Amino acid sequence: MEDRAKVKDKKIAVVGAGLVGSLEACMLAARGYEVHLYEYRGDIRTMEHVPGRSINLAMSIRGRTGLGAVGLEEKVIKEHGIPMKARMIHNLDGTTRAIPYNKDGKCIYSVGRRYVNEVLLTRAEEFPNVHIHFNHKLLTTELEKGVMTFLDTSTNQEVTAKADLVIGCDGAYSNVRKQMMKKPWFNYSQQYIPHAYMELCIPATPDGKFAMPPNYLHIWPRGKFMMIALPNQDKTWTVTLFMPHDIFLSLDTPEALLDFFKIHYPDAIALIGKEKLVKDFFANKSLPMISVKCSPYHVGSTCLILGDAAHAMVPFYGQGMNCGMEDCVVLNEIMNKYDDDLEKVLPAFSEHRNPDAEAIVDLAMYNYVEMRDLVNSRLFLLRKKWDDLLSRLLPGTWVPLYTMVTFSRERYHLCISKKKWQDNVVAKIVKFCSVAGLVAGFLFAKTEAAHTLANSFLHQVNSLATKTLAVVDRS
Ligand code: FAD
Ligand code: EGO
Repeated sequence: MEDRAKVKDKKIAVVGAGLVGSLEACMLAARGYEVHLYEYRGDIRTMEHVPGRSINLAMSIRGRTGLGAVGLEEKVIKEHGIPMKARMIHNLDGTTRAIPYNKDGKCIYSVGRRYVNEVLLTRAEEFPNVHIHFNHKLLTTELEKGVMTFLDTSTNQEVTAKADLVIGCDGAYSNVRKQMMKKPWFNYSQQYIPHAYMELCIPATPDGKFAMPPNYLHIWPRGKFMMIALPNQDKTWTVTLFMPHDIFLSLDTPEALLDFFKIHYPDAIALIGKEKLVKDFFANKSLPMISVKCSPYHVGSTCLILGDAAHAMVPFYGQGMNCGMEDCVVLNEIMNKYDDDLEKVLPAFSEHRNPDAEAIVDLAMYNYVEMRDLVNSRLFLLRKKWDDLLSRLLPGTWVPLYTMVTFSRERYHLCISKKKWQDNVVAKIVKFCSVAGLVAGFLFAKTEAAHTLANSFLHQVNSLATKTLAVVDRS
């Protein structure tokens, strides 16, 4: 522990005080570093309205482990999280069907983005070695020197700062990553999907209750037009509508919008309310979705990116925040392993985390394609029933992919290889059964044929004998 002093002398700048940046600041502070957290926005705890996307999120074990590392898991999950124990599938005719997530009661939790972010900021502030700078927009970084320039938006002045390590947690359109892209051997790819999303709201009932059963993730699977709803603390629901960008554009009058809802989501019109639906739809913007892969996540021992900055994904697995928070946990473990020697820690983090981050980016994209191609809710239910059946027939051997990703901390890339292995086992069992069935059927058919043959032979002999006897009798 002689290294503690070394650690305490080191200054780390965390850029972006979103879900990942504010958690990472807490974790570094707990290790003893001098942490400066820079955020473009003002302090969201003092703001009436926070602009930005997605009001609530599905939190599962990976995100919870991150919160647990700074003592906030209980607070967020027990005091604030709303358990979603099953998905509730809405059919076109308005009927619903629930399919539990887990036999042993494990579930996902709906949490407010703003609440989680505020709790993390407050926790960060409790550390004397954390300094938060709001209204600081990062403009440029000299990656190898750790020199940053910010625009202080409260004074409109440029400010420079220096740190031993700069950690970019500045989201899908990361400025830090933009600087890294100028470096040789830095790989980058991005993909916009044709879909956009828009958030709508189902208000509480007049007597202040949830308008739908609360402990579910509600899903309206309609092929290209998908809709989900997650519960909020105030008994409202945040509804997210996903559809191709051009369809959003084509719904340009209240009539077109209502006709569209009558065809695809008749039950949702009453839940949202006709006037509110029209008002909110035209007051809101539909937003794009981007998927980003890059590597490595570090430059020397002076720069690192985490969260969406390193691996933005489409939201069809509910894992973006969970994965970003798990990044912090993984980094912490690697810091333990290499005794905070950043020269070793950063490359080890890139190498260890890249296969997993790229795996979940792929899985999220794969889910997007899959759900888009499930043309109706019957197919969705069928697929989930099939998963359920297999996990009952082969307990311990067959674990549905969604369960592995959502309810375990199995490395994401191993979730994919395990899934392939399982599919293989099932394919082998199916092959074995069909061959065995064929052989048994053949043998059975053979004996059966023998029986019929013998029977008909005896029958014929018998009738021939009878006939012969009759002829003999007559003569
Ligand atoms: P962000 O939350 O984007 O935070 C980045 C921060 O950096 C912001 O505060 C921003 O102001 C700041 N910043 C940006 N640029 C600068 C700059 N130049 N200077 C200073 N500061 C800067 N994930 C789940 O796990 N479960 C879900 O159910 C889920 N649902 C989602 C639904 C939708 C519609 C979307 C779009 C995403 C969803 N996600 C979900 C993903 C999740 O929102 C992200 O993965 C998560 O917010 C990433 O956190 P982050 O801190 O890396 O980035
Ligand atoms: C066949 C049927 C193959 C996000 C179903 C794959 C995602 C996928 C966006 C749900 C749950 C948290 C989510 C399930 C599948 C959040 C999620 C799922 C959506 C959309 C979402 C499930 C926010 C994929 N988890 N999930 O099994 O319930 O199944 F519907 Cl559009």
